[in-house]
Amino acid sequence: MKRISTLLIVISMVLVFAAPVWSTYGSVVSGDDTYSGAVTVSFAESMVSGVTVTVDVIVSDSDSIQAAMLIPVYDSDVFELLDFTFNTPGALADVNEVDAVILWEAPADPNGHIASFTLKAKDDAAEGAYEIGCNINVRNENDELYSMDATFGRITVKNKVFGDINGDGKVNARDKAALTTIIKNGEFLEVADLNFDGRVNARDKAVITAIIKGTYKPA
Ligand SMILES: [Ca+2]
Ligand SMILES: [Ca+2]
Repeated sequence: MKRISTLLIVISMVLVFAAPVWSTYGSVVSGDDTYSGAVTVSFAESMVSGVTVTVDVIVSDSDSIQAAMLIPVYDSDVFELLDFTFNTPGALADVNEVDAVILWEAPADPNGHIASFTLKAKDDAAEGAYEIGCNINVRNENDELYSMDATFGRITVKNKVFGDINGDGKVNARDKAALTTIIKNGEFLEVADLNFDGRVNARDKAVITAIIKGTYKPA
């Protein structure tokens, strides 16, 4: 009987979390604001379009909680959410396209590295600096709802550079070395096919040599 009642509680909480009110939920709606917590995404890095980056969600100074809804924040014109993973032992977790829910059967300490998500900068992403973050709405053991304070990070997106095979935004001897390895291994990588003939070979090496020397002329 005890098992059934636990199950019922879990199911009813899932239903509450699935209610649309959560998607528009703002800050504290009940309680005395005694509860607190902060979520941080600290990130300051450059990436090139087409490349992925994994962002860690860190919770600090939080009281124990029963459930949390994590809403990753990013510009969907620029980024695509590829993956969302939890680092929360003993919790039930569910992810859909817009948010992610974590549910504990008993009040739990959520502090620490609670989740990670992976973003891909779209191939046609506009260059610029973009805020990324994660909002967390919480239900505590007294059934009170509140939002954690959120600190966002920042990613600078740069366009792909022709000849930048290792994706660091520059074209230099390292890319030539990367190309040599690709040829040696008999691999095909689109980014390394610099004359667009569907193969990666010595002709592409001639192109990258010319780019580095500054003598490259597009055909
Ligand atoms: Ca490079
Ligand atoms: Ca080629």
